[in-house]
Amino acid sequence: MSDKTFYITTPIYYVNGDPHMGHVYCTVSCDVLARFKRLDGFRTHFLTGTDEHGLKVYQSARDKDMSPQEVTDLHSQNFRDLQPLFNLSNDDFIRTTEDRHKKGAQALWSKLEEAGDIYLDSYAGWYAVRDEAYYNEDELYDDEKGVKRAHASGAEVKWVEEESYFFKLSEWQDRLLEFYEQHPDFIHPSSSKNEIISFVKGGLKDLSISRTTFDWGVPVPGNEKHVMYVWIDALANYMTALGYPEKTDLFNTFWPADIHMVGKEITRFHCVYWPAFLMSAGLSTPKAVFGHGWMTVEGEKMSKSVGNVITPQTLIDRYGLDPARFILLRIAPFGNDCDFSHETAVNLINAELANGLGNLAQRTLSMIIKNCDEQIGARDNLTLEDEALLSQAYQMLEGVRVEFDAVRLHKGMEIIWKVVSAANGYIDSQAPWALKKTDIARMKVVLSVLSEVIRCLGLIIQPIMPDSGGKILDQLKVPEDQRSFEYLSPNHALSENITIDPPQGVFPRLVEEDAA
Ligand code: ME8
Repeated sequence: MSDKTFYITTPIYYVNGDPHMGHVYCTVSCDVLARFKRLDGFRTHFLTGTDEHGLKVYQSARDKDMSPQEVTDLHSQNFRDLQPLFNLSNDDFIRTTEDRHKKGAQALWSKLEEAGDIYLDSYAGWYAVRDEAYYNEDELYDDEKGVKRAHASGAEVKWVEEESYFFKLSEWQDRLLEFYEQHPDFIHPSSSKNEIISFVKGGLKDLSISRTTFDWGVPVPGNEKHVMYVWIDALANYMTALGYPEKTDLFNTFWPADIHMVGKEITRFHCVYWPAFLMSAGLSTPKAVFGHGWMTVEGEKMSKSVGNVITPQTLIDRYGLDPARFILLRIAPFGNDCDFSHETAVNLINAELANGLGNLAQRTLSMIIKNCDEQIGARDNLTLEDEALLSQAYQMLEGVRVEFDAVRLHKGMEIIWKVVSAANGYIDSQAPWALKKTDIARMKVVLSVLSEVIRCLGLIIQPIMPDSGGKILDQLKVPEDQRSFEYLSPNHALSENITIDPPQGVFPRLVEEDAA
């Protein structure tokens, strides 16, 4: 068993509504990274789940005339159903209403209390249910109707006054600043990092961490009149899913997490509150938090509360599973905001999948079927062009690894599609269809070089498009146990004289009206 480990998490999603493309965007990006690491020899744990307590979920149940438990059961299942729909490889799915979670969240609370970081007082201030967040007066504005809203999100805030436990966040300012200094890779991207550091430098107020006006939450240990503030409950999921407070094998192996992938609107919770809670409890802090941008539709953030959602099923119906996974990551530089356009999606899928990789595999393999007795030929007397293309294919892994480690998924994909373009350029310049008439031996070498490059491409696209990568490797008769990245090297090149299967189109072209 490998001693290299990798633990990646998505945010746990609120169950006040059904999943949409924004949630899938985040979860698929984590799935790609998790699959990449598994194929790259890491023992990997990938966690997702649902955030089921708090006022927002409670109110949404009330609005639907359902009990909170009914509403959470229903919507949590809809998030869980994304696993088969998007071919997600998560190892676990946590619900914060599970006993294993509640027990762990309470244990974390007790640790903070033992550390002397919790006290009882009363809270008077502004609260946005949509964000489940407290805001200071200077973070608010009045809209045209005089409704008070938070600048950060536009969510409406209401005045709240109640008895509450507080976490002594104000005492953590210097230690947090020191922590960011000592862990320069903790916050990504750098724009979020600057924002977080200046927020902390601006001074921290103690944080209200319990509520008494509703009971849909984890009871505070020792004072069940209070339920925990939904964020302290929710953040604990990253550890409770590993068995915390028990120091299970899973916990010892995977904590601290390598990456918490989150939307940029919740980096503050993950980069300020979470490390403060963990340091207070004497636990290690995650290695990195990556705050990705928002998918917008016609310029507005897609959200259940705003009501402009594209459903996950629509994406699959329009594009098919693997092209849908591909387009989520390809449509914009990963991490940036992006406005999803159906027309751009169709054009990219046709250019890079159907005409790019699909056509490369189809052209090469059908020529082998027709002209080489279905057999991969020898790769001898290689020319400089042959060598250059092969070495670009073998070197691709190192480049993609660097980019994926830095969560620059789009850059990693660029490296892969450079090889696709180079291979399509090579096929055009070598013109094996012309060699068929003049130099059959050379034609066989060209097609064999191309097949080997296609094998490398089939291997490396597996994290992004697992089924399509698998189909390409099936056609080349690559055994199932030779599909990890250690095989992406000349030492494991396709054997000569293997007989391949007739190619089947891996990426169908989307017809013009799909772009309408
Ligand atoms: O914030 N574009 O849950 P949530 C891109 N429960 N990503 C989007 C998106 C969009 N339009 N909309 C949502 C919560 N997301 C808390 C998290 S974690 C301990 C608790 C993604 O249901 C994005 O990753 O509001 C965002 O951070 C996440 O869904 C939040 O989902």
